[in-house]
Amino acid sequence: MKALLHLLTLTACLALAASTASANMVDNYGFETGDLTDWDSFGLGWRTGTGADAYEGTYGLVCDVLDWHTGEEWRGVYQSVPVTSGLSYDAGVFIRTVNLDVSISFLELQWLDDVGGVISQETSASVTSDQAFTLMEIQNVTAPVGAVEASLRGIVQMQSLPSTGDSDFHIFDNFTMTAIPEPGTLSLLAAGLLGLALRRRRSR
Ligand SMILES: [Ca+2]
Ligand SMILES: [Ca+2]
Repeated sequence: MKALLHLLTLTACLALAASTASANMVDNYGFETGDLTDWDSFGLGWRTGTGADAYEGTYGLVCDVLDWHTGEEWRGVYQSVPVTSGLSYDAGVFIRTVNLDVSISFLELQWLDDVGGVISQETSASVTSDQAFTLMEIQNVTAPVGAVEASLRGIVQMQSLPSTGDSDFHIFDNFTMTAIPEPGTLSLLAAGLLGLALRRRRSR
């Protein structure tokens, strides 16, 4: 009975460890506040939208690339999440694009040091033509030495000014960043479970 209790406790710990490791670290990841709470932005054109602009929930984030946006080549939204140097992470966002002619978008992840300096960065593939909501990913990247935060960023580049009335639209929803469980931690837990199971068998 005692061994069974131990086993249940250990199983619960394992489940907790697994769920903690895969928890999304991004706040207001789906813009369900209806605004840019928890996010910063640069450049023109950012707003929330509803209906077809939401991948999930009520809201999504839209960047309008309009014909009067002269000098607005780079726009972005970003949020910093704490990271541990040496640990690996997955990041993603769903991007939908409409009427693209002169602009592209992608997901970017910058590794920041303790004074906010950029150590290095990773990018997803770029969206260069119209698409329905598609998951754009940066997978299994390791926080470099000195990294204390990651700036998760949705980036739009306007490569030239749209012709009159021919706006481009980039829509983002469900940003995610998750820590990949360390193999060491998982195998330690697995070894613990195995040990307990063996002990239980022997005590029968
Ligand atoms: Ca949403
Ligand atoms: Ca266009």
